[in-house]
Parts: sequence; structure tokens; C-alpha cells
Amino acid sequence: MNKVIFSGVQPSGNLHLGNYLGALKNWVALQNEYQCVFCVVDYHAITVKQEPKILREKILEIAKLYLAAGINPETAVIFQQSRVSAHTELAWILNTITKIAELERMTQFKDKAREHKENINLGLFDYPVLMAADILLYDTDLVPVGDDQTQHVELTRVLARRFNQQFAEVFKIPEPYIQKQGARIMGLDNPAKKMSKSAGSELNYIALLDKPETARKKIMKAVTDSGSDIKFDPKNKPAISNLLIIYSLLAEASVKELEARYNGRGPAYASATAGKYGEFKRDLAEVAAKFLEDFQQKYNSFDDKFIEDVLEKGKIRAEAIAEETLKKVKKAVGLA
Ligand code: ATP
Ligand code: LTN
Repeated sequence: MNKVIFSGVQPSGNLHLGNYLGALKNWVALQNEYQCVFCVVDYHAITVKQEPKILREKILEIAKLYLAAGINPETAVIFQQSRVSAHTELAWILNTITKIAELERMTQFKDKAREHKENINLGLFDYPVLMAADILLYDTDLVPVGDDQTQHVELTRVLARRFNQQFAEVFKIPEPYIQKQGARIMGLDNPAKKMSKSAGSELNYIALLDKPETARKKIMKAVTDSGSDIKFDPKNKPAISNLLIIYSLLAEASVKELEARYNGRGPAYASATAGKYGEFKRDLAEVAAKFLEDFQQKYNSFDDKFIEDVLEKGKIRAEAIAEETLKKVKKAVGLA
């Protein structure tokens, strides 16, 4: 029997290179070794305000982005969270074994509460429990995510163990899968903070649906560090190190290779517009623009009807698995 990977993305904001390099790219790399279950986590998205019409469009957009990234809809289960009611049902049951203090420690909650002071709702607080339900319903072995999600996967493991101990051995204990490079792509305008769809400035991120020309401009405008060496040194050269990681992952060249390629070239290739890191940035801008061109060509090849079919088929497959687990849970708790 194949091992299972489960992951999800919220249909909110514009999916960016950080999401792709930190999460989606790994899903694609793992998809032949694992049974894949990929969810569009719309119930998570509504924990912050969403415009209903845009939310509806974004749900299809995310599913389409999964396919454009290279997820095979023939083998992977791709589905919309809110179409499978077992997710909220299990979340409710898990709520009863989750301590408030555990949720109060979640840094994403603290960050989002700070960002959305006018709407600190119960769903935002309970977000990690719904995420635990997502993962545990599918006997998941591995959860490939960016490093901002580590704490949530840890909580999932705690809740699974607690349930198994308190009631019966129902849940498999999942492992996070966080790659060494790319798990935290930083903002182009501020390398001290992660690239984020909810960032204040569009210069923070390259959206997967940005025009290639826009991406070129954003890279040329990305902040750099003092000095002129192209050197991987996250502590002293956070901006260049971030650009090196992006370059490395997009071009499938190691950071070492790139350092060697650009070593000593910075000052010699200085240009009035791009500054001392000019050539490096211009090359990266080309790599990123080419990546987006290919990606978007694939994205545009799927029509909405096809995506709707994928989501409907995914719902049926997901529901069959999730209902089995929920049955075991209800039996263990004494509800059935
Ligand atoms: P926000 O930016 O609003 O906090 P988000 O992009 O973190 O949203 P999701 O869309 O749910 O939220 O994230 C999808 C996946 O992308 C998750 O696995 C997350 O860990 C990963 N991810 C998000 N930002 C980055 C980043 N800057 N670098 C690497 N991975 C990231
Ligand atoms: N919390 C995640 C999205 C998410 C998820 C999941 C990821 C919801 N449920 C289950 C992995 C597994 C985020 O904000 N990126």
C-alpha cells in the first residue's frame, strides 16, 4: 500500500513563488512515490474576510494552479475542503481534546490576530484544529509544507497521540516534510520577513500569475545587501541569499554552482540601473520570466469545466476515505 501525503493551500490572495517553491514543487516531486491528497482549504480561507465572488473564483484558480504545477489529476485526489463535511465534523470532535493554551501558543494565530485586529474570530483561533482534522482523516504519513506550518503539524501530532491514548488507536501519526532549501522564501522587498500573499506591497512577491514582464521588474527592484559578492550567507547577506535560493530552485542549479558562476563579477558588471548586482539580477529575472511563461501556458490550457470535473471526482474519492476514518472516530468516542 502506498504511503499518503496530504497538503493544502488557502484560496485567498495571489499564490506566489514562495508557495510554489516551499510547497507545490515538493508535492510534484513526491507524487510518484506517494498516494497524494491535495485540498483547496476554503474553510481555512474564510477565517479572514473574503469577498464571496472572488472566493468562488479563487477556489477554481487554486485547483488549476495545482495542475499547472504538475500535479497529475489522474492519480492525485484534488478536492475542495468544504465539499467533504467530515473535515468540520472531525474538527469539532478534536476541539474537545484541544486545550485553549495550546492554541494560544500558535504564532500564526498571534500574527494574524495582530494583522486583523477588527476580526479576531473563533475560526481564526480554531484554525489549527481544522488543519489537524484535514490531515488525520486520510491516514497521512507526510505533510509537505513551508516551515511556517511546522507548529501546526506538531499540534496535529499531539492531538492524534492524545486521541489514540484517550479513546482507541485510530490515527496514524503524520510527519512534517520541510525541505532544507526553499522552506522559507523571503520577501523581495524585505528579506527579514517571509514572502506572503497578504504582504502590503506587490513588490514583496512574484505571483504565479504575474506577467513575465512584471516579474522581471520586481526582481530588478528587489532589495540587495551591501557589498557586491554573490555569496550565500543568510546572516550577513539575507537578500542575496534569498535570491540565490530562488535562482537555484528555479534553474535546478546548486547554490554552489551559482556562486562559482557569478564569483567576482558583481562590480565589473555594474550598471547604472541595476546597481552592482546587475548581471546576477538580470539573469535571475530571465529565469523567473521563462518559468512563469511555461507555467502560465500550462495554466491556460485547462478550462473551468475540466477543473470542475477534477474537483467533483476528487470529492467522491476524498469523501470515501474521510467517512471511513470518521466512522472509526465516532465509534471510539461512543457517538456511534
Ligand atoms: P499568507 O502569506 O497570507 O500567510 P500563506 O501563503 O502562508 O498565506 P497558504 O496559501 O495556505 O498561506 O500557504 C500554502 C503553502 O505555502 C504552505 O505550505 C506554506 O507553508 C507555504 N508557504 C507560504 N509562504 C511561504 C514562503 N514564503 N516560503 C516557503 N513556503 C511558503
Ligand atoms: N494551514 C496551511 C493550509 C492548510 C494545510 C492543511 C496544509 C490547511 N490544512 C493540511 C497542510 C495540511 C497554511 O496556512 N498554509
